[in-house]
This record gives sequence, C-alpha cells and structure tokens, in this order.
Amino acid sequence: MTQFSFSLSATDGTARTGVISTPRGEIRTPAFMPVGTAATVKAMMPESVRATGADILLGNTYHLMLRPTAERIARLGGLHKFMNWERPILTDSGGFQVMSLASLRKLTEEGVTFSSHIDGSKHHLTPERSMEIQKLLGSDIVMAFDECPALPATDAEVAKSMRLSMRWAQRSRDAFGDRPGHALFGIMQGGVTRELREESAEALKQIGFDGYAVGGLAVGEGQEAMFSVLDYAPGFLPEDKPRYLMGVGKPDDIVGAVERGIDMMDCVLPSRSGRTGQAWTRRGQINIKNARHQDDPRPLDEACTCPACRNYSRAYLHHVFRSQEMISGMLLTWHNLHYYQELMQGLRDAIAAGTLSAFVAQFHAQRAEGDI
Ligand code: PRF
Ligand code: ZN
Repeated sequence: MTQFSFSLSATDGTARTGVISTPRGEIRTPAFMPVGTAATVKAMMPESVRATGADILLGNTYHLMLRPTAERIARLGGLHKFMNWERPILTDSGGFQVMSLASLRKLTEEGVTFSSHIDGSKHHLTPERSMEIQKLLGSDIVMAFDECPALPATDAEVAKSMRLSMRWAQRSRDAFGDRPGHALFGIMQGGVTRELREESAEALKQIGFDGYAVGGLAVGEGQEAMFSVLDYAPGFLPEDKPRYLMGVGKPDDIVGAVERGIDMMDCVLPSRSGRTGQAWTRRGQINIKNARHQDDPRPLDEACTCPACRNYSRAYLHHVFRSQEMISGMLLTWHNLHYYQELMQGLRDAIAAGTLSAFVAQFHAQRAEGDI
C-alpha cells in the first residue's frame, strides 16, 4: 500500500512544486483545496469538483461532529463513502471553527467547551477528542488541535496562546499514534511576531509531523503583514515536508504565498462568493448582479473552458442570479473553482519550468487591465 509521502520535483526561488502521495491518490502541489464543510462543496457534485482539477477536499471536524456526528458517519462507512469523494480529504481540527462560530466558549488547558451554533447543545473538544473524530471520519490528513487567537491581541496573549497550542500539538501527536497511510500535520501559531513563529516551528519540529501548517494568518492582519510573516515563516519549517497555509485566500494571496514557499491552501472564497454573485477571472473580480451584464452575450471569460463560460452568457448568469435560481450558484461556483485550479496548474507549470516570475508578472498585468 502507498504510504503518505511528499516528493519535491522542482523549485524556483523559494517556490516549490511536487507531489504528495497517499493511498487515496496523489495531490499535486502547490494545491488548492476546495472547502466541503458539511460533507459537500456547496452547489457542486463531487465529480464536478474533480472535473475542475481538485485533488483533495477539506472537511470540518466542528460541523460534522455536531451534524450528522462523527459516529454516524463512521457507521455509514466513513466520510469518503458518505459524500461520494474517493480522493484524499484533509480535516481541520475544530478549534478555529469553535472560536469563530460557537457561543458560550470556555477555553482551559484541557480543551474548549462550547454551545453549538445549530441548536445550542453543549459540547467539549480536546486534542484527544479531535483526533478521535478525525479518525472516525476517516480523514487522510488530520490537523492537530490548536487555538487561533482573535485579533487584536498583545504579544503576551499571542505567546500564551501559541504555547498552549504547542502543548496541544504534543497531545495531538500522542493521541494520533501510528496510522500508516494517514498523516498528521502540526499547526504553527505566533501571530505576526518573528520570534514567536520561530519558537512555534521549533516546538513542532521537536514533536515531528508529516506536514506543517501556518495557522493564525488571514485573520484580519492584511496582505502586507501576512506576506511579511510568509517572508520568513516557511523557512523555519522542514524543506522535505508539505507546508499548508490555512484559510487563504484571494487569487493574489495564493500567488504571493506560493512564491514564498507554501504548498497547500484552502479557502471558502471561490465557492462562497460564487453563491453571492462574485466571479473570479484572469482580469479580476466580476459582480454578475451588476446591470452592465444584462444584455451582454459574452461569457464571463472568453478564455475559460468551464461549463459556465462555454455554454452561458453574462446576460444569462445575470438573469439567473437576479431570479435566485439554483443554477446561478452552481455555475458561478464551478467557474470559480475552475479558475482557482487553473491558476494552481499555471503556478505548478511555471515553477517546473523556472519561469515563475514571468508568470506572476503576467498574472498581475492581466488583473491590472481589468474586466472588459
Ligand atoms: N487554525 C486552524 N484552522 C484554521 C486556522 C488556524 O489558525 C486558520 C487561520 N487562517 C484558518 N483555519 N486549525
Ligand atoms: Zn469559466
């Protein structure tokens, strides 16, 4: 059986391209992971998500433990079978979603107690319980249980939170155990402070993980601050293991992160914004509800080969959005995920060819031209 492994095939500056091998298939890196929070990438059939070029999806411990519960999914054969996605799944560990979605949260050394955002019921999450849930789901890449401090926070608060996350990382490692074919990733915290990022990376490397995530970014600090952390943080992590930037981002965030040595990313943006009428193209962002599209026979992007662009006009997409027809979210989500995956393929090819800086220059030039 194929075990979990990562092999780099080329670098260009600090950017890298390679392949993560898992028993459920290969993940080409840099990889973008569509978000399938509630065991679905909203508005998309799994085979359509695959058709956009996705190698791996992200699922969420927090949502699935509440509904339909991890135990029920396990009884039904695991998350892959449940949602009809055979390829790799990475699951987030829950703490981040508790902090952003749940109420009556109480954080202790042991873990976090909270009330469900669905029905107010009380729940407890610890590193050990998060590992158990992710195992019940059958996740291929399990994330350590961490805390992402809310901003604004002082250096002392960020340090205290990061050190708690590092103790939880050790408990996650101990509870995960040895599971051939499955991977456990540690999560670096430490805000925008170089010394704390370095301390966090050292703690994680000491424990030893199959991959390393950069957490605690894209939480309101702004792109410039995020990039300045990414100028040094990936360099604190082992070169021979995947590096995952959690919850990022817009297309220009992705390009900047890949340039700085990130291998994996996830974000709700392409799927969520598709459902609110936003399309992402080579020429930037398009708001399909704008009246300027109502008589426009052209596709969103004449160079795009997705079903929304091959078969439908902007006028049609405008109409179905305005009419709140379900196909609106379906077509725009498909287009956005296709655009994101095409961007990732472009980045991978450019890194392999040693032409990343020319690719990035063209990426920015096309966006500067704007739509129309
Ligand atoms: N930790 C975890 N999940 C996350 C984050 C984090 O810091 C972020 C921050 N951008 C998104 N998702 N566990
Ligand atoms: Zn398209």
